Amino acid sequence: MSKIALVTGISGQDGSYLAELLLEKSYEVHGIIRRSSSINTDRIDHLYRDPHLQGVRLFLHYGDVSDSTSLNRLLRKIKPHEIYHLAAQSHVRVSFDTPEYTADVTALGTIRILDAILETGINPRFYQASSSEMFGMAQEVPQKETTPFYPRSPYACSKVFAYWMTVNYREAYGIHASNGILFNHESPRRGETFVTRKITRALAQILAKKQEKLYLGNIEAKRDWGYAKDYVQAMWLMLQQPQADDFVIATGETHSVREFLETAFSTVGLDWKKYVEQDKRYFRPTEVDLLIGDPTKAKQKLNWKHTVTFKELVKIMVVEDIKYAGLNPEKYLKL
Ligand code: NDP
Ligand code: GDR
Repeated sequence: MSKIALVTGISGQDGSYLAELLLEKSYEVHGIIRRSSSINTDRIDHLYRDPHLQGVRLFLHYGDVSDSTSLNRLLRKIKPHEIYHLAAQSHVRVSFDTPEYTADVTALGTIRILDAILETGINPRFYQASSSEMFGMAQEVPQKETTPFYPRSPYACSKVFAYWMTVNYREAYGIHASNGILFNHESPRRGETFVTRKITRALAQILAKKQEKLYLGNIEAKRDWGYAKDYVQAMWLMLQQPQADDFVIATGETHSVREFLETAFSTVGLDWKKYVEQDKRYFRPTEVDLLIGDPTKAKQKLNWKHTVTFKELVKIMVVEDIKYAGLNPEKYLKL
């Protein structure tokens, strides 16, 4: 019998890559999507087939992590062996505008699922999408599993809460619940308002002569950026371990937003300084200046390592955005 997985946040960047991975591994995959006035399943449409056809392995259900009734009902019905909890209000800047909503979805959403696990009496393995943002004003460089947290946004505070609830339910009730402390990971499917995708998308629009300027906030911030496809592998590996545990997943390299800009624009031979302007709307009341992860534990215990370098990642994103803009990348690439 094949394994059954439930993925919250399946329509997001990570959910879509994880669904692909699980389907490749012959899982039956169930995803929770929320009702929206416009269709928001673009990232998984290529995986979805008519549920009346034979051999369909991906099932989508309406639900919401702010609604316990839907979570309890779905857990009881699906009886998953593994739950990957990825759903969140995941935008750090937006969390300052919607702190209560962010806490409801990103912090309490985790309790609602953990408690539904207890309530329904099923015994799945559980993955919590924890974040390097929890390190915030970093107390140690590089950051590892034992580095103290110092969150700097409502989003990060919510993730710290969810992290500890996951540890608590593991210790209190023996649930196989693991935290993946993932550092930033990007791809052509990254949401358009996160800085990497905002840059590569704007670059393609500039080439297509549909945009003249790119407005950004703090370009001195440094992040440890990896490729999302590599990172969903780590999520799956965590749930295959005999013991639940917490793992930092990172490349071990850090680069500033400025370096991302330089690298992206130079792949098509443009000087970013001619196009980029600062806009104070994109600054945060409290910033996270430097993140760099130490993935030693993941390497030793999960045999996990990133496979895509910073330069390769930037190029993958630039090429795909040029294609989305309806242009031929071959005509523009210089590197
Ligand atoms: P995205 O923002 O791309 O996806 C978030 C997903 O959560 C979407 O499917 C979204 O649905 C869903 N969602 C949001 N609110 C609710 C809700 N109330 N009920 C049900 N579903 C909801 O995030 P990523 O894929 O990038 O990240 C996945 C997870 O990992 C998130 O928890 C994020 O905080 C965390 N994380 C991400 C990192 C990164 O660098 N990408 C690093 C570390 C942690 P919809 O499509 O309808 O908006
Ligand atoms: P982050 O990602 O906050 O690290 O959270 P984001 O891409 O939003 O910001 C990275 C850095 O770039 C600076 N920045 C800008 N950011 C955005 N979004 N837009 C801009 O115009 C801009 N200009 C400069 C930011 O100030 C910041 O320093 C992401 C999310 O995926 C979280 O869910 C996840 O937990 C963390 O990564 C790890």
